[in-house]
Amino acid sequence: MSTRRTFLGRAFGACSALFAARGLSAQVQMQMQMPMPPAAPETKPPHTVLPHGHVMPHSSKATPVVTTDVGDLPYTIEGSVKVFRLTAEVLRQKIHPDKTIDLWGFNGSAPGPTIQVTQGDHVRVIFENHLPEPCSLHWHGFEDMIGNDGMPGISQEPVKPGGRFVYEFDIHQSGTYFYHSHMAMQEMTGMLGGFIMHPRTPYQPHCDKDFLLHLQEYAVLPNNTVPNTMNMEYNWLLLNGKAGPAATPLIVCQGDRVRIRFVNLGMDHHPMHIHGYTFQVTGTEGGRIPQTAWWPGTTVLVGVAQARDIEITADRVGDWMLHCHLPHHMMNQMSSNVGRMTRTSGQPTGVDMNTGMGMLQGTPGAPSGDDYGTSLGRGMGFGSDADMATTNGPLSQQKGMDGMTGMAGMSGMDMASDIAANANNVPGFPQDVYMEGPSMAMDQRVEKPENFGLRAGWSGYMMGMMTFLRVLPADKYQDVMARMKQAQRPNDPYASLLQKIS
Ligand SMILES: [Cu+2]
Repeated sequence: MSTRRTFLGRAFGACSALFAARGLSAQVQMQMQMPMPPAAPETKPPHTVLPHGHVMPHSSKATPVVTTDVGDLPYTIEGSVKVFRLTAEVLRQKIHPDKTIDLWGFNGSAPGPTIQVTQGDHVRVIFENHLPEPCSLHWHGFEDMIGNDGMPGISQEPVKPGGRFVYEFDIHQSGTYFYHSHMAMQEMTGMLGGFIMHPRTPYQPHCDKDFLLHLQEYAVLPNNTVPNTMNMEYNWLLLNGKAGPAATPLIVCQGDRVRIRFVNLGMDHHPMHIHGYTFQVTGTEGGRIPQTAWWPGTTVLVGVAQARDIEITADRVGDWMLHCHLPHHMMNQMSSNVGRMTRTSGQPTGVDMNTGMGMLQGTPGAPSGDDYGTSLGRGMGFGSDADMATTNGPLSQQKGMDGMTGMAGMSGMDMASDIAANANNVPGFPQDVYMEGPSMAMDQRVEKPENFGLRAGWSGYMMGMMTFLRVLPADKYQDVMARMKQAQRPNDPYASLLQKIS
């Protein structure tokens, strides 16, 4: 078989040369030099036993998937069964340096940790519900028995608060799958996760890097911490539970073949775009696409409840943007009325549901009166004097700066020089000038090894559903990976790659 040779040929390219130079551990070197084992029947997969008897899932065959900012769900082996423990719970999550919100997710994370198994595995998922209401888990795309479908009230009793349910699967499919609560609003507050079924025989061509990105959106009112799951005006757009610039970039070495799996379990569709490369779409939520049917693109629309796998050969170095191309999905904290906050001296907030939502009562008069402060979707109706003849934002340079007290004292910022002298006479002004750019930079606040070496001020232009595919030359790749390893972060999503770094 050519697979192992292909892999070795690739492995001893640019990246492996530097491993050798840096003194690759004898064990890893031996693994890399060992001849291709015959395609034998599946034996127990290799695994790393962690404290408490947990086992990190990884296989010597398929490249493990990295779910940035989320990580994997560990498992134990009981007999011939891979046993995962998944707990639904309430959590707080920092989605951006300036925004921490209340979510429902799994094992401390929303999205929940990724489950990785291999075709042929027998898998048990022990699910516990620590939520204040009933729940059950649907296993999306699984061809399995109805009793494991997770449909509350249809295929099983809902799992009550404090209750548990055990799902068992014989994995015969392969591809990008996912789990989620089948209670719709629970799904919209974070109750979803990835379920990767690696094929028994790895896909060809071999991928050196394999990433999973969940595409999500939340509607969170200003000064609030709880997503409004019934609102459809989303103002926080996330990749793996983080909004740009907090989303962690995908780190690859020049020459790597890279797979990226997009999963969308939200309300909106997301046209995912990558700069600098033409990719092939190689898989969907229905599994692998035969190579003859792959299709090329630079943007792939990931519809709701869909997965799209794309692959590239990362031969051109650069910090390449990877983002949803919907303009409003490239922003943070979008809200139709927030502009007022920059030009008035304060406004009321926190009124009760009846008055604040404008449904039942309220003074003065009209329930959507300006006295009730900003909220998503308001101020859009007829006759509201909250509607401006301009887009959001201040009306002059000086007024703008006066209104943005948070920016007082920021050094090195000279927005006036960015703005034309006649700007206020230009219809449509301002558009982006106060919303992205130097004034929004927060490089230090999102500092992490994966961001090392990015252009200064980069974070001022990264918002919403945006991150980088960083294609690094071998020496810089080694440097960044060494910094990541040195950080010794618990449950590092990159753990499977860091093991290979000396
Ligand atoms: Cu989008």
